[in-house]
Amino acid sequence: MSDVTTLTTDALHSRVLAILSKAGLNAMQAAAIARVIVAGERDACKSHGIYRIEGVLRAVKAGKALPDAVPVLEQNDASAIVKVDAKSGFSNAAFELGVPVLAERARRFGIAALAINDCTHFAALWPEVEALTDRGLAAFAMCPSYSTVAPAGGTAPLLGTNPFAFGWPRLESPPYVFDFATSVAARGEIELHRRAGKSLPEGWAIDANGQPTTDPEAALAGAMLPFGGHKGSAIGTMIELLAGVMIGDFTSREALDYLGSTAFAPRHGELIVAFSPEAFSAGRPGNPLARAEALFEAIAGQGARLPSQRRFAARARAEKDGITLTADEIRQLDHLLEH
Ligand code: NDP
Ligand code: PYC
Repeated sequence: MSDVTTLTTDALHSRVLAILSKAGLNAMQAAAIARVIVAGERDACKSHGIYRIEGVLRAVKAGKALPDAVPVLEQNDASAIVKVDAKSGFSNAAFELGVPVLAERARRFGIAALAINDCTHFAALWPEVEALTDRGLAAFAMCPSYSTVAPAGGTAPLLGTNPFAFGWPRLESPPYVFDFATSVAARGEIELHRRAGKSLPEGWAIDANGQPTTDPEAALAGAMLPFGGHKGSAIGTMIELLAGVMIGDFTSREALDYLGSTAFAPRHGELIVAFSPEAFSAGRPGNPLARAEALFEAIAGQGARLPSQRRFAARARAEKDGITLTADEIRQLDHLLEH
């Protein structure tokens, strides 16, 4: 008997939607969350796939996220700063509300930013930058998290795993996209190692005494490390400043103080900046998208792979053959629907 099941993306979307709807999420919250969770499984990004459903349900059950929130777009047609108040719901529905307006402003002004406030945020950021590259724009997205990462040279959690994503639209190929935690690995990876009973690679974390550890339990009780030492630490700090302090929302430390635990998906704000390559290069020689192709070809010409290549290959496989889940994962989905 096979211990895996293959589902179409639509079938998995229906199952995730049913779980979220049963837990009381309204249609816009549930649909937007189901889209990113299924996209995570489709693109083989397990750390932000169905495993995240439990964190969403815990946040709702504990009253940390409002399941029936309706995000509100601030009306200010003349500004390049677009603001969406998530009204204590999840970031995903707030992003879907704001992104068409962000794209329109980026085309009109050449650059525009979307600030989302008061949201619970558990998701990967690449679906968001891809929503902008799909519209012919380049984009950054970033957000704090909650304190789980020690600053370089420090000994205790302070920064979040603070993800940072970038996307650039391409002429004939899927976009150039990278998306990473500013810690050595996403916290989701540590949790998945713990569940699988596996040791962590060296250099990911320190224990509660500030000593290096490869034990996931000790790492979760201690602190994760920033990627690239002082460089990742500085980028993580920049994200706290721009996507926390500057937009008037929680830093990772404030998010943890508010939640009191890392058992819930974190609550804070998010900043997305969109650029029109045509507007920036107007009057200068060459088409920016064509010039970018020469750069990508030179990278690939050295045998290096582009970021997201693995993900796009997984997406193509899933779209052709479906998404494969283990028997344990199917049991988890059934359990979440029943309880
Ligand atoms: P990874 O280290 O797995 O990957 C980071 C990026 O590098 C990806 O774009 C990946 O592309 C690319 N990449 C990996 N290996 C190579 C290579 N050899 N050559 C070129 N590119 C490569 O990501 P993380 O574990 O740091 O983060 C995973 C996810 O977690 C992200 O989507 C992030 O948004 C999310 N996250 C969300 C948080 C939140 O608070 N919401 C907090 C922290 C993380 P590919 O995918 O194709 O391998
Ligand atoms: O994987 O570090 C992580 C994470 C934190 C919040 C959402 N994802």
